[in-house]
Amino acid sequence: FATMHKRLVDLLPETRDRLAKIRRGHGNKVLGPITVEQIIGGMRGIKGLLTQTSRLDAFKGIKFRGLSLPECQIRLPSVRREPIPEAMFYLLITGEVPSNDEAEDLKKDIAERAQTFPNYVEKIVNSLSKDLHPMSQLSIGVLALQNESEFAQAIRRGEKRGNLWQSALEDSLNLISRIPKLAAMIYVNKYRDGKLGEIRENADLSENFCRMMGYHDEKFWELMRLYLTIHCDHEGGNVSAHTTHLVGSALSDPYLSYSAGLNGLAGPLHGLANQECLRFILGMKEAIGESPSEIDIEKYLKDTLAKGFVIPGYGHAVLRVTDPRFVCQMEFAQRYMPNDVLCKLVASLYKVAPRVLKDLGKVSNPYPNVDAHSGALLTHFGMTEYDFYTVLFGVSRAIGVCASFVWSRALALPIIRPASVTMENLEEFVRKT
Ligand code: AMX
Repeated sequence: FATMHKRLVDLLPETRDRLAKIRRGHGNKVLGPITVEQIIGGMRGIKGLLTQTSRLDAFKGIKFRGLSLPECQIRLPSVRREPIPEAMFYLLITGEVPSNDEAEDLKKDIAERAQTFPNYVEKIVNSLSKDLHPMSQLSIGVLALQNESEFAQAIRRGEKRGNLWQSALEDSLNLISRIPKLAAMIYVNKYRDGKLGEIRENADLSENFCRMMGYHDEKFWELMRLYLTIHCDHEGGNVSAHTTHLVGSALSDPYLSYSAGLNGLAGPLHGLANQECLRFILGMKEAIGESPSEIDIEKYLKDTLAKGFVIPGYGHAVLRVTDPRFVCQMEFAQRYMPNDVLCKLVASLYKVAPRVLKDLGKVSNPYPNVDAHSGALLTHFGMTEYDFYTVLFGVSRAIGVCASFVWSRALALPIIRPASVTMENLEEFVRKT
């Protein structure tokens, strides 16, 4: 990773200087008000975090270092049509599109690190009950890797704050290279015969991840590249990124921080929606058949809502349009599997659900999010074990939150400690205004 490391060293003084200038010259300026509704309503829209790696626009979707998803697909070094995950990490860390050589250099480094998976972690993961949810297993595995943390050692030996980014980067590269094996172990232990597939020295992270899980179809490797690209980062306020950042601000190392982030990702309103969507589509197919009419779908949705359930895969806390991450999965389906029954059901649902949700009158965004499509695509290639899907999300999200972690330490961001108010405080405020 010598080239990426060198680039980062070059970028550091200038980036630190930019931030120092903003802080010195404009620290007292007001960026926006905070309403009572925002305090009660999950801090929606409050700009309170500094995240370098990506920015989410409510109408245009995610931009990774200024590049939209389709731009990343075109510009980042790729295998077949989709970017390799290593190139995405390079982009998120440096803000620059890597050349093929630069991406290759990082790919080699990550592949080498993947070979040095600690034995004791293997033992811990292999000893876990198969009944334990794969996300709990993943979080335990990442936590167990913490024994390897160079960041924790640097803290113990009293390393200067300004130098901590170096060990943060080491830990991040180790975590990103090892988490696919961890996830693959969980997969083969829970759903297969416990034996990991062979990996190739020259393959990218996606291909080797799929090989370890026993998938040998190049189109599946390509789908995994797409999956790992679109789930890697979604600016700083989502639960998994925010949690990782919060825990990291206490100078907990990347393993401790990301294990916490994964626990947030495992929540049904966040990453777990991934598995719920496929369950929903399968339930719908069971109830109203493979090619239902729009009227049948509408009735099914209304019944679901009347029972008090949400429509998984629809809605978003920030987005106010169809998620571009949904769109590129739909394009993948149209390109490779235009006749797939589940993908067609996803497309039919997309025609009806926004209207039904709009009619409720309370849903801020009635359009599909990233989770609405992935299950149908994975099922097409034989990955039907939907309670594993959020683990794939977890493998991907490590790329974004680790890049942010490195920058948070490089910029020596302080411990996060917002203030809270009591209901009495709010009542007093309301009385006075
Ligand atoms: N189906 C039914 N009702 C929905 C809905 C949906 N898909 N999306 C929102 N609503 C409801 C909310 O439950 C809320 O109802 P309430 O006032 O009675 O509690 C109301 O609409 C207003 O909510 P909102 O402002 O539109 O959404 P939010 O910002 O509070 O929450 C989200 C966003 C994603 C949690 C919500 O849309 C949801 O529950 N969606 C379904 C689950 C899902 O797909 N999660 C994945 C999100 C992406 C990810 O992180 N992976």
